Amino acid sequence: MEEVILMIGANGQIGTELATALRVKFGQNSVITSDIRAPKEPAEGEVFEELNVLDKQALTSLIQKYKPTQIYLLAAMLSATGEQYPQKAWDLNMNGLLNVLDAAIEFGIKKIFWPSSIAVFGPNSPKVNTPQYCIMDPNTIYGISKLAGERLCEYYHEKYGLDIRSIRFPGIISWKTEPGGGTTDYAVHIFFEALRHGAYTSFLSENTELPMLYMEDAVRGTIELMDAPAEQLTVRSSYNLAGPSFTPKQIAEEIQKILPNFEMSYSDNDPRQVIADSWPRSINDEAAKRDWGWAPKFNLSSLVADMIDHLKTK
Ligand code: AKB
Repeated sequence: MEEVILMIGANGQIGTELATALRVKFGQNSVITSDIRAPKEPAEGEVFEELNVLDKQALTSLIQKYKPTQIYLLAAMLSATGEQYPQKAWDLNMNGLLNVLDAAIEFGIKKIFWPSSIAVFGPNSPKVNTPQYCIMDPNTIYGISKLAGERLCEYYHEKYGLDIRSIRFPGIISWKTEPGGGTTDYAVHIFFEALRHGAYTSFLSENTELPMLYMEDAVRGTIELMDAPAEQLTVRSSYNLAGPSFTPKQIAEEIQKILPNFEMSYSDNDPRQVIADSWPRSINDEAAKRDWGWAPKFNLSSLVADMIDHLKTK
């Protein structure tokens, strides 16, 4: 059976690159991208529809029009913006997911992808090598909505047999589209500023270690999870996934190996520091390795080299 993909929230950091990879895999016309607004630079020949995922009627019409076999729901408000607009974050992150889950049952959608986040962990979760199952007490609205979303995913899988798959993404580093509204965004901004101005002021302190992942790995991991045989998947909430963990100081030192004049400084009292301090420093992803063969390709030095290479030509 031919797959038809509907991606919701496709203009963001992950959607932009995941949509390209899915178009390569399934064909240009088999991937319908949607977002609340049209992209600034719509790519030629791509099928795009404006959609607010909170508008259930509009979602239904789109599903009836294109008859997708898979839905990728990427529309969400991230951790830092969520703290500024908690009600809006809850509404988008929860009701957007519920609308998609209900529509998936009504229209018999075969597979759903929905990203969760390391934000589901909280101040009392183990900080190092954080396991798949442990104390989860997120204290950001984003983390609370992602944890509730994970429970919904598992519930819909068990109760209705919905094949929904999910990854707890760490901070994602990429050069094509900048992230917006996250706590891990510094690790992307640093590259743009290093090349534009030769200097960057990190809003996180120098020794704040956080789990990260290079976009190429994130996209490949998502596609591998979606391709894995359903019976191999033992986690129906969301899989821990690990790439390299590092601090602002460590990434700055790695950039200085390629751009020796790059200067790094640190700001005090940024509200994102409190969020970062509540998150894991590193992640245990044994379940993903065991169930679907997950393995990251990029470490800190290879991702820094690749980012700088691409941004220089960009
Ligand atoms: C954020 O910082 O909010 C996101 C995330 C880790 O989910 N990048």
